[in-house]
Amino acid sequence: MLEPILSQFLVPGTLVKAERFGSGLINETFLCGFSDSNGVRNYILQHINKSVFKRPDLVMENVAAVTEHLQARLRREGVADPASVTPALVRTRDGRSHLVDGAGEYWRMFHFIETGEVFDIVRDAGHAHEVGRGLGRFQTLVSDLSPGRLHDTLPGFHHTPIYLGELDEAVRKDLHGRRAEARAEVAFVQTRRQLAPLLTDLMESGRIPLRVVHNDPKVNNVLIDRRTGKALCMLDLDTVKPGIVHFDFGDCVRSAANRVGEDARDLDSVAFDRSRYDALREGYLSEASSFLVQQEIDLLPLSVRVITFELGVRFLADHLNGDAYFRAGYAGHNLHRCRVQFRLLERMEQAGL
Ligand code: GN1
Ligand code: MG
Repeated sequence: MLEPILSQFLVPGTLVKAERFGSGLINETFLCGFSDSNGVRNYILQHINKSVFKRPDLVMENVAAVTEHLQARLRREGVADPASVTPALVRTRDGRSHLVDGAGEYWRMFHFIETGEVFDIVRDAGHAHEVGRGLGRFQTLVSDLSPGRLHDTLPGFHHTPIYLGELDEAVRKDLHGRRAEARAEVAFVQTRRQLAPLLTDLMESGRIPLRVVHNDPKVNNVLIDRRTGKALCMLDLDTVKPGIVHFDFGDCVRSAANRVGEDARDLDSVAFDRSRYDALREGYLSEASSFLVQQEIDLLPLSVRVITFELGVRFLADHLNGDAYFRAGYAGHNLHRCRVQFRLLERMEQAGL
C-alpha cells in the first residue's frame, strides 16, 4: 500500500522492498529499496504522527531548514556529499519537502545513510563517548542557526511542570481505572516534585542562553559509522527547536548511562553507569565547549535527574491516559517504562548526581 505514496517522491528505479524500520515511539518508519542499473539504493520513508505533531507542515519547515543548514555547513567544511553523512530530504515530484496524501496524512523521505547504524542500548564507554560527541557536534553545527528561524512545533516540550500538571490531572480523573496499580509511582512523584521547575526556571530567568537544540537525543537517535564506531550525525530532527542545552544533555545521559536501556524488562538490572556518564560528558564537551558558557557547563549534571524524572512522569501520565501518546507494545508497557526511569533516577541519586 505504500507504492502510491512512494511513487510521488523523486527517487530513481523500481521499488524492491518496503519494510518497517527502527524503534521510534512516535512516527512510523519504513526502509525502502529501489533498484536501477547502478544497483539497489535505500531510502527512509516516514509517516508523521499527527496526534503528537499538530502542525506537521511547520515540523517540515523546521526539518527542511535544519537539514539544509547542516548540509551547507558540511559542504563548507569540505564534505563533498553531505547526504551520505547527515539527514537529507528527498523532494516530492512537485518539489515539496513532504507529501500530504488523499487522507490528509503527512509523509517525508530521507536519503538512507548506508554506513550508519543505531543501537537502542549503549554498548560500552567508547560508544557513550561517541553518543555525547555526536550531540555536541550537532549543537555546534546549529549554533549559528538563529532560534527565531524555527517554529515552536511542540510548545512546552521540555517544560517539566506542565507534564507534572498533566499527570496530576490524569491521576485525578483516572479515566481508565489504572490509578490503583500505579500508586507507588504516583507517591514517588510526590516526593520529587521540587525537581520539576529547576530547568524551566533557569530558562525563563534568561540566565542561560536560548539555543537551537535537538530535544530528543536518545541513544538510538545518534547514528554511528559502522566502519569506525564514530558518531556520524543526529537523526530524528522533528523536535529541533529553541531550548537550552540542558534538555539535550539530560536526555542523552538518561538514555545512554542506563546500562540496560529504557525498555529493560528486569527492573533490578537498571543501573546508572558512572563510567559511561563520564565518557559521554567528555565526548560532549570535546565538541560543545567551543560555544558553551561556563554557567551552562556547571549546570549540566543537574539536568540529568530533571529529564529522567520528566520522562518517567510522561510515561506514567500516558499510562493513566490509556497510552494515547507513546506507542505501547503490551498492556502496562508505559507503566513499566515509567518504573525503569524512576529506578534509574534512584540510582542517579545514590550515585550523588
Ligand atoms: C520519543 O520519537 P522517539 O522514539 O525518538 C519522544 C521523546 C522520548 C522518547 C523516549 C516527540 O522519542 O521525547 O524521550 O520517545 N519523542 C516525542 O523513548 O515525544
Ligand atoms: Mg527517534
